[in-house]
Amino acid sequence: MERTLILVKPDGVQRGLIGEIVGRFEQRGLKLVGMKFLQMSEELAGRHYAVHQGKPFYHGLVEYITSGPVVAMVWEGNHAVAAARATMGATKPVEAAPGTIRGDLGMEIGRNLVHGSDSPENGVKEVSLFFHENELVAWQRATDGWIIE
Ligand code: DAT
Ligand code: MG
Repeated sequence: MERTLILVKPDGVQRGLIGEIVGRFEQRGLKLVGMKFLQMSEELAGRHYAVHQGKPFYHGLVEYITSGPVVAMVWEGNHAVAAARATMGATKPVEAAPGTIRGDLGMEIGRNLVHGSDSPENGVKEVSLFFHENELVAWQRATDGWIIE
């Protein structure tokens, strides 16, 4: 089963949008298997955003993601990565479609509210940065038969 790491970024937490953002993934039909509230260290931010090291926006990105607490979650499902990316919307909120998290709630690329893994492989890697396997919960969701064919 595919897994994606989702973060409610510090702006989402500060703006009181945790419930709104979690609700989007929950209502979509993805299954929550892990969740924690933490403030990211510079070290964790560096590992999480390693692919962006050296880019002009890297310093600001690390400053932003470490500026306050985040909610880290693992959501599971068929095509979980693609489903979550579609629910998030485009990286630049002004280009994100209405109905998406970024398109409904955001204005700027540097305050785009949410992170989601961009491939199943990165999903596995990113989940392991934030969670030990024993922090993830295998559970039977009562509504599975109405969401999964
Ligand atoms: P996404 O978060 O949609 O996966 P990404 O992985 O390309 O986007 O970039 C990670 C974050 O870095 C993104 O959410 C916002 C920031 N970012 C990306 N490109 C940027 C740019 N050109 N200028 C400023 N910030 C940028
Ligand atoms: Mg990305």
